[in-house]
Amino acid sequence: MLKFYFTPFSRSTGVHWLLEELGIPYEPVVIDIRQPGGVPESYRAIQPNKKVPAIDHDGTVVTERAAICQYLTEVFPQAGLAPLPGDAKRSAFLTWIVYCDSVFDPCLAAHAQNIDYRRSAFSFGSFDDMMANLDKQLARHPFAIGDTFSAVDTQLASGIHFGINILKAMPATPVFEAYLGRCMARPAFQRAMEREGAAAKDVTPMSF
Ligand SMILES: N[C@@H](CCC(=O)N[C@@H](CS)C(=O)NCC(=O)O)C(=O)O
Repeated sequence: MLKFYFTPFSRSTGVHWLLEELGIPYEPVVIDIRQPGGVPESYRAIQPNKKVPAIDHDGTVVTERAAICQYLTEVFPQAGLAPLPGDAKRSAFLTWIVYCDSVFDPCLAAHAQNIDYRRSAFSFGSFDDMMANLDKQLARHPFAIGDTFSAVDTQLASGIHFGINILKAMPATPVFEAYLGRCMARPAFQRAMEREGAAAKDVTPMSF
């Protein structure tokens, strides 16, 4: 059995969505990261930085969203959510799955916090460069790596949705709105949202 450690409406949402897309059985385990005393120390045995998400697949623990996405799409290839090694689209998949966490997420977080920094001093560069890259890619293709929905879209669309609608730190451009419309209409996203909504009643609410 696969255990999925998550917090509703957090950075674990994309992996939640991916698990629903894969259609595999899994046991959701809610971690209340926003509780007053902080994340319980016991959780460090699963995730060394006490962050969500994490998975435990029959004793194999995987942390970090990009790694979890690569692991799951390789172990469950029948869902067709990633081009596998040997496929010409593999390079785009790897580039974008890593970009989501190493460029998109920190650029957005720094922008949302109004942090002023020199773009060349940080590996993720500037918010404007990141936004221009996203806009170019999503205007050109219906999905992150081309014509087909992939695991990258579970990460990118959930992040863009969070950036626009929760953080309110990204503009809701027509390109982003159309992309979110294509991705979020998927039944797997709806199922993940339903579970997150139900689980949210039992955890400390989000605050900014
Ligand atoms: N590098 C991690 C980061 C995940 C992350 O930032 N998770 C946040 C959720 S929004 C978290 O668990 N925060 C709890 C905390 O820092 O106490 C990944 O990509 O999986």
